[in-house]
Amino acid sequence: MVGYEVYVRSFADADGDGLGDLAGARTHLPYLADLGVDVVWLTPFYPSPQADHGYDVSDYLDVDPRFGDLAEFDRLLHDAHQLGLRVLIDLVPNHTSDQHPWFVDARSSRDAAHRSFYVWRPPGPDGGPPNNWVSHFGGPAWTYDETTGEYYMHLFLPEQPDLNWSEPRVRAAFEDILASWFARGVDGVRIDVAHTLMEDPSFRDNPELAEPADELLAGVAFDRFDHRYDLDQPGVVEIFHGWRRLADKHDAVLLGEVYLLEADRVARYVAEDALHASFGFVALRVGWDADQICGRLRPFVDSLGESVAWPLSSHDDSRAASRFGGGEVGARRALAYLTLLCGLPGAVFLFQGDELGLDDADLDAEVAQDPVALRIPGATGRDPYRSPMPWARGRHLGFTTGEPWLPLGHNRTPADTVEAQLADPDSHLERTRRLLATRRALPPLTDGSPLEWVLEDGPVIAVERGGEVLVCLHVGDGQGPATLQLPPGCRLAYASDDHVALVDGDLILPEDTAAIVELDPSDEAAQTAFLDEEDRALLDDARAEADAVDDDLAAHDDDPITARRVAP
Ligand code: ISL
Repeated sequence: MVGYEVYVRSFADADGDGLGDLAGARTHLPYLADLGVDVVWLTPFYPSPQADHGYDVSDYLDVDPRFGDLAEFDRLLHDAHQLGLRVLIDLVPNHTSDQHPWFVDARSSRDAAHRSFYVWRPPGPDGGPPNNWVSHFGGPAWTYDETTGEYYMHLFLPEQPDLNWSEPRVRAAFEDILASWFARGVDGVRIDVAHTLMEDPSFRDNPELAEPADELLAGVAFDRFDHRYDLDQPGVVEIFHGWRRLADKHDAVLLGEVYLLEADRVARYVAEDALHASFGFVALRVGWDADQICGRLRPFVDSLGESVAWPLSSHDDSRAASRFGGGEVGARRALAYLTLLCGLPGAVFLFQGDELGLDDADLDAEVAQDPVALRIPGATGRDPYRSPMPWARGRHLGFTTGEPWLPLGHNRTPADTVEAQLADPDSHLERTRRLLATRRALPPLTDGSPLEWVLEDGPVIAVERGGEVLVCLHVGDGQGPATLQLPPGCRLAYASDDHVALVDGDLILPEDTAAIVELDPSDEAAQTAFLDEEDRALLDDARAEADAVDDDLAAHDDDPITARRVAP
């Protein structure tokens, strides 16, 4: 499937209050269906004080009046289904808002009915926080509660207290929440920080690392620790057993935001009695470098197969076009990279605006809205990824008739808009649409066909699917176009750039471009041209075995018992 993340507050504003809303999103569903999207993920629209822009939920079963109401949600869902789109909502089970009635009650006294819904600890020996855990958003993961004389835990803002998933009533409450949305007709949930629900019961200190865990996040306090005791704890996966039974009953999907970069750790969450799939966030953590792209993506392909969702960008991470260099080059690379992702097993997820080739918005520091920017000294925060969608020429590029909650960015121009790009067959938007259509038209790209890494040493990466389709990406080495000799009868099915060409069996691939090639289905030699000797021998054996079975069947044609051909 092709997914599309709608960051609701920045997608489209129907009522002119400067915030995107469900009615605005509904208006643009036909646009998404035309683009080739299968699944729309809506970021949180629940009632919320908006301390973390909706990821601080104060009522899991309603819609914040700023975004609409339940009737508007039902209309959106209905229209989406009419268009053949499925809708995922964003479930935030790790924490609630501090304004959620559960927490309001929990902090009222030590023996409040909901006290055990949250994680409370007495102060440490020095009267400070109980341990050295830090919040993702800076500062300790603990806040002292004056009224009851204990600390509560929060992996994110103090306004986002962590729920205590050892409490059976929390589990029961979330099963009810899920059942209610599934009964309403939603097609699944994206599960916010699915791997962080439990904590080590002894609340030990996390070891400090000599080097930050991820060079791309160097400087972020959170990454200076080995999160051995606060994330990815035993027992989290079991929580999803009940969720999976519920989801299966409603034919709905559980997609985890398991933000871990090691494939085997992520794979533990994906099982027949747990999540259907997880995002593969490594896809956002590669530079424009063949070794990184193959080296980091391949373990996810190997351990998750079809059960991975590759994000091209997200509301939490720099946009692909910016990560790969910005400007025209960045946009060209982002499309080429998306082409490779389309060649891998699993789903691909665009973040709104990726189809336009947008890079991060250029915003003045004074307009900052993200708590990360406002609370971590020196941090730019996530606003540049979250600026409103440019729809059409004119004021605020068609996002709102009012004043947008966040400016679109100094670098946004009328040429970036959906309106302008729809009118230009060479636009990023039209190329993206052709890419998604090509992916849909070539079954080996989506039917679970086996994958072969044909070239992985760079600068060209090539993967072959089912012996029928070849997807190639040239990340560039300063040497100009690469030429790949292909077997006879190949057809160029998609090119991310006009300078890609297939001439007399030579695929000419300029730097920063990608192509999808269909191998001649009538030419057996072409289909196996990329197999190494060992694989070709295996294939020959399998074919010989299949022929033997056929002969055997033919010999028993008149037998009363029906023999079955067994695919080797
Ligand atoms: O762990 C990370 C990087 O190593 C973080 O990116 C983290 O997993 C991520 O920020 C979690 O994101 C989700 O939960 C947050 C919310 O602010 C984000 O917008 C949401 O996507 C808290 O709910």
